[in-house]
Amino acid sequence: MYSLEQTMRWYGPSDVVDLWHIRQAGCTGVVTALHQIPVGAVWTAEAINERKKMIEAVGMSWTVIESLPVHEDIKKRSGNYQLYIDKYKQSLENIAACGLKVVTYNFMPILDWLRTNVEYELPNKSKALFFERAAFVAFDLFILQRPGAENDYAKEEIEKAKDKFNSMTEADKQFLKKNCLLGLPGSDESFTPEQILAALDTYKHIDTATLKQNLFLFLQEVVPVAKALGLKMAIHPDDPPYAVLGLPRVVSTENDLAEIIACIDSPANGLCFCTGSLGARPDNNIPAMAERFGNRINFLHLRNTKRNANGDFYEANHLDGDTDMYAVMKKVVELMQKEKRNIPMRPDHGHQMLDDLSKKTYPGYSAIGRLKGLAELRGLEMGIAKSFYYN
Ligand code: DNO
Repeated sequence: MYSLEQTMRWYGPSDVVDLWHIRQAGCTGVVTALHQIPVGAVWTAEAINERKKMIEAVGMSWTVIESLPVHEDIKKRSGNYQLYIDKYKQSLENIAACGLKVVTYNFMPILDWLRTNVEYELPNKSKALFFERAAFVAFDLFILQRPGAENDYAKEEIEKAKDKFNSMTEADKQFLKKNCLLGLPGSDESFTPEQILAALDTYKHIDTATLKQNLFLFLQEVVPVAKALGLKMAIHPDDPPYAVLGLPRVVSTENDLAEIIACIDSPANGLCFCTGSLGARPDNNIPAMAERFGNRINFLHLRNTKRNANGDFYEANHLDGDTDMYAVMKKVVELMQKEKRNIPMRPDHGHQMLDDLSKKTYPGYSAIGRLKGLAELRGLEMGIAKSFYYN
């Protein structure tokens, strides 16, 4: 019987959710990265092994790297991109030499995921991550004041954003600004508006086709190396899965995933199938995509979102929301039996609740909400596996 390898993300020794908490949640593995190493620098075998030993000392394994980040020069194919590709390959060699197997990365320009409110209060007073379209447009137009932003939105949307902005207090505006400018995962630093505007300027001439081409050129160099080393790459989708701040996005739709997979036909060229990120788009049918791309799912993020007609979405309970998690899980259980492999999975994000409400954790990564999500998903998996595969 093949089953999901249950893991949780750990942000490293400074994470208030420690390794014992993760083990107590029932995980056998950990997903982490060497966040202290600047983007683009080589991960040495020494640094990787040091982290690996910490995890093994608690009786778990380092199941997946999330992420080995891709330098902006590679995404833009400018500046020192070739040097950074060579360094990336070197890191992959060191990762393989340390016995690790799965490497997650993304190809989102400048920003990783983006929300307008990371403390959105639900009716039961727990907190969730929220993306409110009108607030985001207001941030873009009136706080960031991105040149040309008004050309990216319909008149109606601009009106809604104006109304939203005018209804906000000064404190609300500061809060929105702070949320939209949060730095990369695993970092306590935020971007400044000036930094974002300067970075956006460097993408002025990069459209979707160019970014996609740059991703494919990167994959053509990196995937053969990963394959020879016995590593599996797992690209994470864009979050949210559409253009933001005028930046191109190339990992958002079913067609994007199909093109990425077709670009190099190798199990080393795979997906981090994130049901939460992909599920924020109504035209992504998640169970159908899990079926279509199953043999390339090298890592699973299970999470759910609830959308509305305005283009807003919040992160719902793992089994609620717009994605039919039962249907997804059923596909995954079938896939694992068919391909005779266990797939690593983590409950992505979780509500801030109970004792965690008074703790400072990375947004989405408090312990108890993720533990709740994991427990529900684990039960769902077992129920499906028992009813379809055991007698
Ligand atoms: C958010 C995460 C992403 C993900 C990266 C992968 O919580 O799922 O930040 O780690 O995009 O490179």
